[in-house]
Amino acid sequence: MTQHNNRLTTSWGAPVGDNQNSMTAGMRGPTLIQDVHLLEKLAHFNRERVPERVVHAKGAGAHGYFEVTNDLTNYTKAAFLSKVGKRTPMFIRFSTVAGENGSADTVRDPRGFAVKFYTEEGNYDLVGNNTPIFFIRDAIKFPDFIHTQKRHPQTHLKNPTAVWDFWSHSPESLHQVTYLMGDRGIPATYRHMNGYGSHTFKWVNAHGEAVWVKYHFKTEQGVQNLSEEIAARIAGENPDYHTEDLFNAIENGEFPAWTLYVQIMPLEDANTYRFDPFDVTKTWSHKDYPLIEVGRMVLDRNPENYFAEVEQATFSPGTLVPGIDVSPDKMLQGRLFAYSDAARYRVGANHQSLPINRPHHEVKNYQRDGQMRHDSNGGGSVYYEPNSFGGPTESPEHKQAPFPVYGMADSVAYDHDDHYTQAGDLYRLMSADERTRLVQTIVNSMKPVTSDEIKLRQIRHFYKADAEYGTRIAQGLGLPVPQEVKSSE
Ligand code: HDE
Repeated sequence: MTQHNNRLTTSWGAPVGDNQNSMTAGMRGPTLIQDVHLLEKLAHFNRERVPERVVHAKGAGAHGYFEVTNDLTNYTKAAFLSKVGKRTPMFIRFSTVAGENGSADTVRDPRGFAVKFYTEEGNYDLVGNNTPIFFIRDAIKFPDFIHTQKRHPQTHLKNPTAVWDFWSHSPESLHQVTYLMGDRGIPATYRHMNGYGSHTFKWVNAHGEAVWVKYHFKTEQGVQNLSEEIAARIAGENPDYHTEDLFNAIENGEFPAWTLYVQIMPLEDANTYRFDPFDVTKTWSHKDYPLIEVGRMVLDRNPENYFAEVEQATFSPGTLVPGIDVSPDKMLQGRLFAYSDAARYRVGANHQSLPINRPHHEVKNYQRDGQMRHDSNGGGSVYYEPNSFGGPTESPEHKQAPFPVYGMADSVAYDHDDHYTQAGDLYRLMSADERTRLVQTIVNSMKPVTSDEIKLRQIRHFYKADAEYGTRIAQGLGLPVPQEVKSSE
């Protein structure tokens, strides 16, 4: 018998006799059902795809580390932030939002910026975007919003009428729409954009004292963007441009890096700040709350296997560690449900035990069984609590920091209605050239909208943010600025 040390096997480990010719009855067939290797191979192939993420389907990932550069233990007891110089392994997945898994990278769209820190006290996911704000501020609006970003149920085409109809009825979107339609709406690569936690989070220190925080990852590569024209050309020539760029940069040893900063707001300021600091359509003034450096994230290793590490990666804003809690931001609260639910549907009930998702230290709890339980499932160890058999016990010092709540249970809007100041400020911050590009991009995007009523409703919003902004868009669309907005000045 010849020695064979690189043997092809079936999925049950038996040697495969022939992987090129299926077994037939005679030279011409038919094919025999007893070729079980063929049956298994075809059946497994049919199941190669898991459902793609309903949003953020197209993405690219990389491994790296986070290194603390500033002592912020006054503000948080998070173990991975406990010491200057401390390094924590991490994984990041960048993505576009609206397109399908095979869609072009260089579209105008926010980019996902989902970071998983494998800390010694459990995984911490910071599931942000490359924009500091969002289109809506209540989770209940998210499925409708995303419907407008996706395809029309009849034509299966993208539908600008739905997009602008929704936005014009949801003026809280104006700030993010201005951001998205501006130069930063198409990053040059994943390496040349910032990342933001967007929501307000809570940090708690070892004494149980809390502050509110917002996260900012600033790219060390510099912010660079693509023009409409170049982006459109690349989308045709190389739809995977950003995916390729990230992989090649890391392969060539050009490790991209970001510096992480936080803004810190004392807890009580939230009651008196000039707007609701939990409203994700607003940024906090950097004058009021300056950026404080935390550390540096470096990406230095490509995934070995895209499916295992990028497609099966699951993130949730609820994946938190001691020292980091959530805020009452209604979007964040909704996301605390949505992500793990999506992960269980897409990857399975035991998604957290896959190599890319599991913590780097032992997980001990009383959860058992479920589809695709592929570890030892706790063996024979005690499987309920309380117990008399030395099972794992809780750490009372890591209970969530208590906080007061008050008020009537009700479905209510945020209690302030200024959708316009920050959107206008962003417009006024832009250079003359960028404003011209912004107006052109919006006009091009709104032209196909089939209803003048929608266009006029949206023009009113632009005008309220800045009279020049609204007037130029109206002109570009060949429509008047509605009289009543002008006279309400
Ligand atoms: Fe997401 N979002 N989202 N989102 N999101 C998902 O999670 C959702 C929001 C973001 O690389 C989904 O596993 C709701 C804000 C990123 O795997 C889903 C709401 C921000 C990623 C989901 C939001 C994000 C997602 C799709 C409103 C930036 C990709 C499948 C309350 C701060 C993560 C999945 C990755 C993915 C829901 C709003 C960022 C459906 C309900 C705001 C980076 O669960």
